[in-house]
This record gives sequence, structure tokens and C-alpha cells, in this order.
Amino acid sequence: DQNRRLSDLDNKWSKRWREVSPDNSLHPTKHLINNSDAPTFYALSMFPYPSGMLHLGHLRVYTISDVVARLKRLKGYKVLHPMGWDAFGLPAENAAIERGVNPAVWTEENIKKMKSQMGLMMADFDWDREVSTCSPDYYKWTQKIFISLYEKRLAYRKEAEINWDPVDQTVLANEQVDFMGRSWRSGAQVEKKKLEQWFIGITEYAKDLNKDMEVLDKWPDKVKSMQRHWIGESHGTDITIFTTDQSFPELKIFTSRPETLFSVQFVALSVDHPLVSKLAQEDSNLREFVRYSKAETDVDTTKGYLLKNVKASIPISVDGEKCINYTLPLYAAPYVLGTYGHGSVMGCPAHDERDYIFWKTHNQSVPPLQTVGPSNIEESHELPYVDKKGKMYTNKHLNNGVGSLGKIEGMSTKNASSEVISLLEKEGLGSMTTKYRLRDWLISRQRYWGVPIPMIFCENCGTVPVPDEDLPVTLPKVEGEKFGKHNLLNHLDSFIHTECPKCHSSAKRDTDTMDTFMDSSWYFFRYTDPKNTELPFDKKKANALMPVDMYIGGVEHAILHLLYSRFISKFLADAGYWDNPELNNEPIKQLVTQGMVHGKTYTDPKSGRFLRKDEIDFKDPKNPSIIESGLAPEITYEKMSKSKHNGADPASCIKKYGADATRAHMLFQAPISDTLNWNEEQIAGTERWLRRVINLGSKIQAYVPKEQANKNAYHTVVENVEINGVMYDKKRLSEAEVSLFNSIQEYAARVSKSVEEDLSFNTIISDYMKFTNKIEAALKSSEKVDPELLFDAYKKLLIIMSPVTPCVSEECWESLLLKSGKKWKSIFFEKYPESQKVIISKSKYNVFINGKPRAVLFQEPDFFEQPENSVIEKLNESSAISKLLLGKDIKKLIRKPGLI
Ligand code: ANZ
Ligand code: ZN
Repeated sequence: DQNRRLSDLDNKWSKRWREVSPDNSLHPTKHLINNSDAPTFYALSMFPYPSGMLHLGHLRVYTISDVVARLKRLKGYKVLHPMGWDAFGLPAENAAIERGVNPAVWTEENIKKMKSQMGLMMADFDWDREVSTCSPDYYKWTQKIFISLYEKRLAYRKEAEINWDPVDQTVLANEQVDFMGRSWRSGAQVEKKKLEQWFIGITEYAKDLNKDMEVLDKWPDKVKSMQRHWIGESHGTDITIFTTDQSFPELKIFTSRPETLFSVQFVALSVDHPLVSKLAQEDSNLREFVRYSKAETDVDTTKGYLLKNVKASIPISVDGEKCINYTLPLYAAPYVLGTYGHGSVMGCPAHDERDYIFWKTHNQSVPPLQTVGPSNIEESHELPYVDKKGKMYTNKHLNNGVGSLGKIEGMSTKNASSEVISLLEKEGLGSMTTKYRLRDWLISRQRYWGVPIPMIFCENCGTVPVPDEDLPVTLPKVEGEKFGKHNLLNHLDSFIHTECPKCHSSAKRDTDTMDTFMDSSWYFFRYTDPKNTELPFDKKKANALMPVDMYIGGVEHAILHLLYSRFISKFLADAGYWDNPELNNEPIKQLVTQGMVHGKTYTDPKSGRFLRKDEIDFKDPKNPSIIESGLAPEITYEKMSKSKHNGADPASCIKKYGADATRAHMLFQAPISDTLNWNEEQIAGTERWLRRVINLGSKIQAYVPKEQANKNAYHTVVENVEINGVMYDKKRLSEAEVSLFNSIQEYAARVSKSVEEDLSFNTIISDYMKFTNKIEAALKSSEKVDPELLFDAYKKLLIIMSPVTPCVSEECWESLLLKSGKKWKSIFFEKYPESQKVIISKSKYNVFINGKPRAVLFQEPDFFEQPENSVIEKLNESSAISKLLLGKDIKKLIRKPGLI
């Protein structure tokens, strides 16, 4: 009935599905366990942080993974579609500090809320496999993986700088320090302090992480290039530089342009280079310069401090002989990174942008020395000449070139580079090398709400990992009011004091917890075997389901989360936990990054103030006006935020329009990777379509085939086709039937291609609508249409739309079954329609030659458009006709449809 709310179907079906699931196995878990050899498909959404509020961004991701999972299941795959919680982290701890609630309780409550919101959107997650990173059953294994890393020397301790709030006596994350370097809480000036912390040796895997991106052909190029940039693999040369300093007579520099060696005019060292530290001991100005530079957040690339008492020399002459000639000035310069290469640069003002700017600032009067220019020297160019492709030149050609370049004179930069490297190598003064921008991963957090680092410090034995049988090191329960300033674990004597597992004397625990990226770097493995109490996961089970076939989430995780996940997966493979050589132990085959959801924002055109919805008169929905002024508000779409009053709550939308309309609308509004402008008013169109689908059922049931006037209408014979579950060796179809039959095949194929190959989720909704129109048109056709074929079309429409609109599809499905006297069995047990060969409708045409009927041809509809000579060719194919035409002059050729 028309007035029934679509959202009523949500309650009916979620209840029914839940009732039948234990035995009827709507749930996928059993499909996975049973040992049929159907292929598996692992559809994964990035698990959320349990903030307590499902937002439209979540709705967008989960709708997509749900649609993919449901469609793959209809296609016969054993599908894993799990969900869980990235449950450790700062917000829970802040809630504890601000409101005195226990982080564990706060998190649990939020999980409950979000889980019920996910239920509202009909996301069919496999809740039997739910994981939560803050549960001891889970983090026991995060600790175990940490210890495995430690055993492979991939977890080590090193001093690192942290932000220290001297008032609150606590460590702050970078995000908690404002741009003036003050604490977000106390307002105190933050101090840099050195602390021993745990690092994970991800750089050991830098090469593989970079190289293996070549197998990730189903990842967005953008994400791969972000990862590549983050890893920053650079091929270059280490070169020895001589200095006049007694304690550092030789320095190393890293360059990616060894051919520019003879254009070097200075050497720059990072402010924490050991030579700079040494010189600073006797130079208070330098000390001040270093201190100031380190405190600065934005690097001023022009800044530099001349190290007056030292000079440097490049190591060889143009002839390749060792040659010391102390002419180069040395600088301490903040633009040189302490953490890259050797923290030192050979400065080539003529060929490097930064070196150029730096040189101009400090040596205005000395012109840059050029050794590289364009291949065609006539070409005009400016300095710095940074193009890597070019030719080596001397001052024969250039105003400011160096004397002579010896052997490399006139060479291409590429050949010159090899030549310089071999000269250096001969003298042992340089060698080829590869450097990475990627740094090791600092995972220690001075925080309570995280995984305790399972390490013990003993005075006799040093650092000792907690033995397996004592895992997990559980996070002690603490009451809310105790949360406050410092890292709580550091103040819990009962937690700190323990016994050394080796010598049994008293020892202390590490009181830091792990970076939450550690928790999320392996959770997708746990889903494959979530209840294992002996291991993080069983190798066989992981190997059967991994890698993840499709991973869907926000592009904000394009770098860190995905890089850590790739690294941990490769490590776990090397440590024997699983493997997949086919994809080089990569965890994710296909990555889908969805765009943001923006909200409709109303602004007062006069004041520029963001307006609340209750400040606007929506009586005329097309022309809203500001109540106070009567003016029309400006309407834009922007990132949702409280201050812009443009948030939308998925739960209330679902309650109004039902889960199906909301899901379909979400997919329909924008291509997956684009920003989606959420406009709830347009949902009405989607709703209307769903009602049409519902009404179609009874119309088809009531359809009375018309009398067919024209006997010749059934001109197309199809062979070996299935219609409404019946196989036909031969069936004659009319024009209208052929058209409907073809639509069924076309839309079934298109929807599955859109979901499985093109990720074109917005077009599937319009395909559903077009298919619906097609069935309605067939019902209204003046020709007779086989009711079986109509049924077939309708059933297949319901099946192909069921991944997006499960409730409406199931409702229509049930009523079809009940009306035909059958018992309901869920539509989700159906098979996705296999698309049959599309029939091209052929008709009979009369051909008149010079006014006389000469032939009847069975042809496709484009027969009229074919040129005359190809028609004559066709006529000549039959020997009988060609005899008739022999020797005749064809003056007039007419084609007419039908039979005479
Ligand atoms: C001389 C030179 C000449 C350079 C020239 C570039 C162009 P990529 O390719 O990103 O690896 N460099 C080396 N160590 C550095 C550090 N710690 N901080 C800042 N810059 C550093 O960059 C390599 C280039 O970056 C190196 O090559 C070096 O400058 C600079 F025409 O050496 B080059
Ligand atoms: Zn000990």
C-alpha cells in the first residue's frame, strides 16, 4: 500500500533476518567455514574509532563494502565482511580527564551505540568476528607481535625528543602543541626533552615497501605516489669531503647529482651535525643559533651560520686524482635535515634551488659556478639550472664555468655521473648508495589508554620481554577521577613493580603504551581467526582469506596506516605467521578511497555568518529565506562541522526515509572518490523509484496478455535460453519481448561490471531505474508480452538491486513467493543472474529491384542504413537470386519491412 513508510520495512526485515540467521545461515560465517571450494572474497571497511556517533562518512564507506559483499555473495563467493573497533586512543582518555568517566566504560558505551547505528543502515557485518583493539584477547597478540619484532631486532630503544609540558608534567603529542609552541591544556611553553623510547625498524623494509608497490595495480595512483614520496627512495652517491677540523678531517655527504661535484661552492651541515655540536661548545653565538633553529617549527631556508675557523675541500680533481684544496666555506644551516643522508650537503648554487637561494643570501658577490647546461648550448637558460638532463660545460662556453672539466667535458650528465662515481670509487672517496626519507617508527606513547608495551627493565638482565605465558600485560583498571595530568601508568606502583622473568629480582615495567597505529596494522588478520587463543591467527585460515580483496576507507589513511599495515604484513610473513608470495606478502589487493561528505551550508549574505536551520524559512523549499531579514541565504556545501550548523545525522535520515533509500541515495549522489554534497531533499527521487518497484509486483501479477494483432510479429527465434527458471530449446519472441529480454541481460551485466570492475556505484542506481522503466514500458506495450518473461525481468531486477536496497528487494521477493503459493526463502540465497547472449532482433525485409520483388532477406535493424552495394552483395550470396540479377542494370533498389 502507498502510504506505508519504507522505513517500516527496515524493522520487519532486520527482525526476520535475525530470527532465521542461526539455522538458515543468512550469515556468511558458515559459508566460510564449510569446505566448499567456492572462491573467497574479503571485503573490508576501515574499522572506526568508537566516537559514539556514526557519521555520513562512515555511512558512505560501509554502504560500499556492504554492497560489494552482498553482490559477491550472490555471485557464489564465500565472503568475509567483518567489522571491529580501533578502540584505543586519546579521545577516550580526554573524556576521562574531562568528565571523570572510565575510558573503558566510555569506549564500551560508544561501541554499543555505533553498533546499533550500523544495524539501522542494514550493514551486513559478520558480528561473530568482531574485534576490538582494547580487548585483552586482542592486544595480547599486539604485544606478542611487538615481542616478535623485538626478537628479530626490529624493535629497539633509542633516545628521542618529546614535547614536555613543565606545568602538567606530562608528555604531549605534536597535535597538542599550538603553533606558538604552547601546551593546549596548561598554556605553558613546551620544552623539548629527550626520552628513551621504542622504535620499530620499518626502514629495514623500505626497499621492499617501495618496490612492491609495482604489484599493487588495483591501488589508486595517487595513494601509491604518496607512499612513494613518504618512503622517499633516492639513488645517489656518498662522497668524502675533507675539512681542516682536527677531529672531523673527513665528512660524508650524500648527493643525487655526483656530476655536479665540480660546481660545489660550499658545504652545509645540519644544526645537529656532530661537527656543529663540537664547534658550538666553544662558540656561544653558534649555540644560540642552534638552539633557536631547533625550536623553530617553520624552517627558514635562507638562514645559515658561517663556521669561520673551518674550511672544506672536495676530494678529487677533474682528472680523478685525490686532491685537497681547502677553499670551501662551511655553514650550519637549518635547511639541511639532520635525519636524512649524512645531515650534510655539498652546495651547488648553480644547479640547486635551495643552494642557490642560500648562496645568494650569504655570498651576494660571488657568482654561482656553472658546470651543467642545456644540450644545445645556444638555448637560453637561467640560473639555477636545475634540469637533470643536460651536458657538461666549462668556461669556454659559459661565463661562470669552472676552468676545465677534463674527461667529463661535453658529456651528458648521465655519463658524467657514472664517470665521477667511478673516479671516486677508484680512490675510495665515494660510492653509490640508496637513501630513504622514511624514518623508523616511534611507537612509545606516554599515555594510559593504549596497549602496554610488554617489556621489563631489570638491573641485572637489562631489557627483558614478558614471557608468552604472562601475556597479556593487562592495562590496570583505574577509576575516572584519577585521570589527570601525568601518564597514569607511571604513577601506579602496583603496575610498575614486577619481577624479572629471568633472574626473579625486582624489576620495573615499561609504563608507556603503543601508538594506536600498531593496533590497526594487523587487525585484518585477526578477522580471519578472531577467537584464536594460541596464536594471533592461524596460518591456514589467514592464507585462505588474505590478502584483503577490497579495502575501502578514507584517503586520510593513505600514508601511515597503509604503510604500517603493509610493513607489519610483510614482517608477519617473514616471521612465518602467513604468506602470499603471489602478491609479495602485500595485505591489500585493491584499495578504494572514498571522498568526503560535505553538508549543505546556509550563510547570511550580509554578515557572512553561518545560519542554523531554525533561522531559515523553508516554506517554499526551492527558495528558502532568512526569517529575520527575508533575504535568500547563500547555499554552499562544506566539510561538516558544528560551527557551520551543516551536520546531518545518518540515523535520523534512515528513520525518515528507510535504510534502502538512504543507501541508494548515498551511492547515487557522487562517484565514489569524489566529494559528495549531501542533499537530503533529493532523496525523494530515490524513494519514488523504490515505490515504483514495489508497485510493479502487483501490476505484473495482474497483467493480462493482449491479443496479438500481427501474426508475423514473432519474428525472432531464440535458442537455449532460460526464462523465469525454465530452459527453452527454441522460443519465438516479438519485438517488445526481444527488447525486454535484452534489457535483462544488459542490466545484469552492467551492474555487476560497475560493482566488480569499475567501482561505479553511482551509475548502478541509474541502471536500476532504467531497468525499472523498461519493465514498466513492456507492461504498457501494445504488443503482447509473455508473462513469464515479465516475471523473469522483475525477479532479476529484485536480485540485482538487493545488494543496495536489501529491504525493499526482500519485501517484493516475499510477496512474489507468497502470491504464487510458495514459502518465503530469502532473496539473498538466490544466484546473481547470469547474463545470457543478447539477442539481436532480426526481421524479414522485401527487396524490390527495378520495381519487382526479387528477394526476402532476414536482417538486423540496421538493414536500412546499409549502402546499396552491400545489399547487392548480400543478394548475390544466394545463387538463385544472383541468377535473376545476372546482366541486369540495377536502376532502382527498394527495401520494405515485413512479408508480402
Ligand atoms: C648536490 C646537488 C646538486 C644536489 C644539485 C641536488 C642538486 P633527494 O633526491 O630527495 O634524495 N641533500 C642531501 N642530504 C640532505 C639533507 N640531510 N638535508 C637536505 N638536503 C640534503 O635529494 C638529494 C639531494 O638533497 C642531494 O643532492 C643533496 O643536494 C640534498 F644540482 O647534492 B644534492
Ligand atoms: Zn633480571
